[in-house]
Formats: sequence, C-alpha cells, structure tokens
Amino acid sequence: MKITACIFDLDGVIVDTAGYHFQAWKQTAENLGVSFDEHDNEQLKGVGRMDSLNYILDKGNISKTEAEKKQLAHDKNEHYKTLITNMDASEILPGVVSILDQAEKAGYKIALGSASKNARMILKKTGLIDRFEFIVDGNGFINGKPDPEVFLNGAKGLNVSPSETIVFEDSLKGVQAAISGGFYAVGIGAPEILKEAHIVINDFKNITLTNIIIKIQQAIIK
Ligand code: B16
Ligand code: MG
Repeated sequence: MKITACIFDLDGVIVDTAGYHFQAWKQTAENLGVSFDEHDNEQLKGVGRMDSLNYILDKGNISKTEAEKKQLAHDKNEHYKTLITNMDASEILPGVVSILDQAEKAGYKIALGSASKNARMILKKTGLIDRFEFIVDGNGFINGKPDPEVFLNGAKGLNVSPSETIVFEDSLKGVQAAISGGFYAVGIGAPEILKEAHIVINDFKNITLTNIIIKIQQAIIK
C-alpha cells in the first residue's frame, strides 16, 4: 500500500461547523413551518446548500419558485455567516493540526474536498489556508457527494491517483463518494453511520497518521 496524498473534508473534519449549519437550517425550516431535528441535520452533512434547502422543502411538502429558493438559501447563508463571524484557530478540531504536520513531514500532498462555498473563508479565519496545496470547495464540482467528483477533482489537482490517497470524511455521503472514487476512506465519527469507510475513528486525538495507515492496511487484509 503506497500513500502519496490526503484529502480532507472541511465541515466536521477540520472544524466543527455542523452545529452552526444546524442552527441556521433549523431557523430556515421553522420559518417555513417545517420541523428540523438532529436526524435531519445528519442527512444534510456533506450536502450542498441548494440540495439541503430542497430536503427541507420536500419534508414540508412545500413548493417554491427558483427565485424564492435562491433567496431562502441566501438568507440561510447570511445567518450561517453571522454565526461563524468570530471563528478562529481555536475552533480547529483536536488533533487536526498535528495530522496536517505529520502528512506534510511524510511528504504527502494535501488537498481540501468540501461541499461548502464558505470553505476558503473558513480556512482563512482558522489560519489553515496555506496548508492545502489544492482546494475543491462548493464551487469546484457539479455533482455533489456521494458522487466522487469532488475528490476526483482534488486528486487531479494534486496530480495523484485515488488509489494512493486517503480521504477523511465525517458524512456518510462523503464516505460513499470516496469509496466510489477508489480512495481509501477514513470516517470521522460514529461507526454505525460511517460503516462503509475502510476505518472509522472518533477524532484525531491520540492517533498518528502512521497508525491510521496501519489500520487501513489491516482492514484491507481482513
Ligand atoms: P455552504 P463539507 C458541507 O461541507 C456541510 O457538511 C453541509 O452541511 C453544508 O450544507 C455544505 O457543506 C454546503 O455548505 O452552505 O457553506 O456552501 O462537510 O463537505 O465540508
Ligand atoms: Mg463534512
């Protein structure tokens, strides 16, 4: 097994923005008279802004014109942006900086593969933008996760093959995207949800990149 690159998802892997997305979508849903709970939020992880809005509209059996949808998505994003105004390096998830350091030291290429159109802004706020040789954000693909396009574009940008690349993802759709693209998938979060990944870890605390690679190797041999 030869590894030459790592692609990181953003929301839920590098920063814990899921709570802010949840708050903003809950507000949008409630304004529309639609209930919105943690289960709904889980379905929206890794899902782009317009598809997320469509999920809420479908749930409430509500139909809107394209112009109205655009406005609702815009309003949600404005709310989300106010929630992350003061975001800084203190909101980087535990162990992330160390994993980036280890990947860099090992000579691996590093890319971002996120569905978020706010990705660059968040990477700037947290001081991480220069750690990524290539960034695919919500503007960088047509077909969203679970389609592998976001990660395939990342691999292309790094000039590496998916079979030599580890993708780190917190959403089921993102894990499925990585697997169908031929990448090694490391799920970050609950094993019950992310069971399609090669391995699942809770977070980057108390684990080294070398250990992650060994665990993937063991999972493949099994
Ligand atoms: P935005 P990821 C995804 O980011 C989030 O998981 C998802 O909840 C969000 O709706 C999506 O980005 C779009 O975000 O509204 O900021 O463009 O997990 O793929 O990094
Ligand atoms: Mg995510």
